[in-house]
Amino acid sequence: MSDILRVAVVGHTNTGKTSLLRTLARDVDFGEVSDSAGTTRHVEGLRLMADDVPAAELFDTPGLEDAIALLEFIDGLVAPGERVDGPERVARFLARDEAAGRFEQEAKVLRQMLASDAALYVVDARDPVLPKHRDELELLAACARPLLPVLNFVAAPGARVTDWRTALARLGLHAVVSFDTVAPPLDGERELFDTLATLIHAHRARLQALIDARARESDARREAARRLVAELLVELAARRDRIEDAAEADSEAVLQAAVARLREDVRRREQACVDALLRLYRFRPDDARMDALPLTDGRWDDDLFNPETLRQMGVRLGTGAAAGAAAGVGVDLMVGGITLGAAAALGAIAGGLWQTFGHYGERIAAKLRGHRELTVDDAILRIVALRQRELLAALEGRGHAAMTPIEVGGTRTASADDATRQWRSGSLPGALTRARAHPEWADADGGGDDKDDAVAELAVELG
Ligand SMILES: Nc1nc2c(ncn2[C@@H]2O[C@H](COP(=O)(O)OP(=O)(O)O)[C@@H](O)[C@H]2O)c(=O)[nH]1
Ligand SMILES: [Mg+2]
Repeated sequence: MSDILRVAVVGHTNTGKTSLLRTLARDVDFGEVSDSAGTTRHVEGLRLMADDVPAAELFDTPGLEDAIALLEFIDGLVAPGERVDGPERVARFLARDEAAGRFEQEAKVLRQMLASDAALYVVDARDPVLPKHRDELELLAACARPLLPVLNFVAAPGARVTDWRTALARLGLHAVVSFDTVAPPLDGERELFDTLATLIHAHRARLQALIDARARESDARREAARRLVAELLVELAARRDRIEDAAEADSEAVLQAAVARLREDVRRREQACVDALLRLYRFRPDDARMDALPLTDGRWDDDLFNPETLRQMGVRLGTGAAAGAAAGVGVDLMVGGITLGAAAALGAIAGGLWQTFGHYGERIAAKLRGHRELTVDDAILRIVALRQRELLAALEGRGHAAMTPIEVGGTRTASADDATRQWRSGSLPGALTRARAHPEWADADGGGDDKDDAVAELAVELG
């Protein structure tokens, strides 16, 4: 036997053995999962790595289908009065023709047990504890390998966790973990490996390395996920669509088209973030469904007095003529063809600084009116943020055995913690306010260090 830790995953048919391997390996494609009995007909293994070093091998096995009959058969191989321990009984059985015939499935399981350092015994905790389970456990115990029962389906209604823990204790199995493969507890994996380590001391260090590596991976994943969401929000907030001059008669149609385009782009950008998150967490592309975003009209220049926008233009609020002079430079540049944001200029005008522009006069005003801009509503930013936070939470709590997609609505979440309330109705984070004044940040590749800083800052706030 090599010095890598080998763990057999055993149990009755359909208790979720293959599902457990999927979730532990974060691999939605491992093996075949199905409601019909006996889908896994042979032993299939996979490796869990700790920082690129193999830490453990897990082996999926066929279900134990007829433990009662097999136990009777094995008892028949022992002469009356003969003293034979478990491993010897199992060896006698495996040497018989029946191990390749009638009890072929069971033989595969027992062979894998003997070839392993330990086993996880997967239980459907909704099942009542039956004689077949006791016989199964007796057979497995005969292999003389440490056995850790894993209670699956514990998140399902009707789970009999206490019954199972009591029954297992009566059989001498006191270390038991609850681990729903579809909705595993947040620290469930650590608990599972930790408990396993107490049963097989020789492999403790290896399991600890696995636990540590996985904790680091999970932190890194969470951080990367928050960055993806922060990037999405910053880019949406920065977005500034210019609506070109149009004759009075066409202006409504032009506006509608621009709004539709903006809305579609927001939807696509959000979906790109969802796709990236699903890839990051190693789920399938269609494992999350987002409700359609509510329709709003887009935002019309309502950040006229956005201090950051004005600051960009060299305008400090309420400082009269000096600020006006500075603003004049900004407007001049814009008229010269460099876009600095018409909204800010209009803000300066509305702020009573107009007269300081002197001879630019009406010419500038006309130019400004012709270049209206469309931005993404605060309300939409809030909803996107809420939805993405909901999605992040769902991804963190989802096992790779889950088959039904995550449904994300974003506005309906019942529980509202402080952070949720803040996103719903508090002031928006500073990073987003800043992004409003940087249309170049809307571009995935644009923005440079300032944008990176804003994204990093927002990512922390999403935590
Ligand atoms: N709701 C729920 N379904 C599960 C869970 N574990 C497994 N299943 C489902 O139960 C069925 C049997 O699972 P599978 O992994 O194939 O069981 P195996 O025969 O022991 O390998 C599949 O339809 C799984 O999707 C669980 O924790 N919760
Ligand atoms: Mg299976």
